[in-house]
Amino acid sequence: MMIPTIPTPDELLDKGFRRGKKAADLVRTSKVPKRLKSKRIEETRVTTACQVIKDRLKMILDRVPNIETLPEFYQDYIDITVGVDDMKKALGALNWAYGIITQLEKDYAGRIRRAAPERANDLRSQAYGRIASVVNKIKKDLDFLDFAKANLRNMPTINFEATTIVIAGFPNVGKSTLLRQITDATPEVASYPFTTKGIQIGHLERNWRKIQIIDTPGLLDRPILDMNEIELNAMVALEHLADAIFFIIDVSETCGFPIENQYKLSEEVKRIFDVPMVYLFNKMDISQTNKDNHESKKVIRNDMEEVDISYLNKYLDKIDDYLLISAYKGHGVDEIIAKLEKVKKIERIEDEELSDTDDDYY
Ligand SMILES: Nc1nc2c(ncn2[C@@H]2O[C@H](COP(=O)(O)OP(=O)(O)OP(=O)(O)O)[C@@H](O)[C@H]2O)c(=O)[nH]1
Ligand SMILES: [Mg+2]
Repeated sequence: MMIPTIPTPDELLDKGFRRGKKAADLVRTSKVPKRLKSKRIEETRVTTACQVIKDRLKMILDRVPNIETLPEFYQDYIDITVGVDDMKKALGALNWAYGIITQLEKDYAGRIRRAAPERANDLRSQAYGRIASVVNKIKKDLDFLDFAKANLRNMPTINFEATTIVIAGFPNVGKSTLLRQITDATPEVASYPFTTKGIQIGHLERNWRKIQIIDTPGLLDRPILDMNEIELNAMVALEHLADAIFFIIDVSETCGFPIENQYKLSEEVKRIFDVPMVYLFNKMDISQTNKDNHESKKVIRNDMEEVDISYLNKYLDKIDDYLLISAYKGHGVDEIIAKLEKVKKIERIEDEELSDTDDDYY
């Protein structure tokens, strides 16, 4: 995210006062009638310091985008990462400081101009005290913005025009491995859960159509209220970005979670997010061998060994759109890409646009 470097109160004040002094030195060497000079010097110190501090505050305020005008995905992302209310409060405080310093500048410049020359230095010192007090009052807000800058540095850049597929599933099922297989993205892959902590994006172009594939952190089958910040990243991507969900189920259960729980989560996700869902039964290369001897359903494909998958029947019978794959070996990649090509972009109307149309009634 586009937050500029945030100074500490001391840095801000030092810079303002230092530049004030420099500007005053120029006045000192200039041709000003003697009785005016000390007044001119102190006035310059005040106005220059105020200008420099105000410029810096304004630069920050201008560069941080107005959160409400951002797409909802970013608003939610900022909210779960640093908190939108805290962000608004911090920006509000900077705005407040800007206003007060503008006041002080006008006030003290006028007072110095009207004062007796021997009072000028005192008034300037008083002004500097008040400026310092205002800037110190926004210390925690500057600290917060610095924290927000660090935390929003990895905010993903979303292409809102592209068709977007979100890969979801339990932790450790092979989501990132799949993203690596089908796009040029290189997310971290590891044999432990919650490897992916943020949102990873890979791109693909098919028939001149831009397709964006989003790899998300693993989800557990638990209520949204119990979710941590990492899991919530996955939820905001699903909510705002998914034109289709590719849900991965690890059939080997080497991810550490039973298929039954993974399937339950998929049903929950489907219920909450009303978008087409494709099931990818992953890790077929290490598929469990059949435990019970029911009628067996076999996968016979040129690039995959023949395996007995009757233990999956009770799920496959309930699903119409699925593929049996091995993300690790690259089995099923062509079929996955064929599915990607069929995904239709959902035209989303954001709340803001809705309220705009409401206004038309008046
Ligand atoms: N045998 C086999 N291993 C796989 C396959 N896909 C992924 N793995 C392994 O499963 C582990 C987890 O893979 P990741 O791609 O990191 O899984 P993830 O779903 O992104 O995990 P989180 O980011 O932690 O949620 C790694 O050790 C992968 O090598 C597969 O098709 N077959
Ligand atoms: Mg991952």
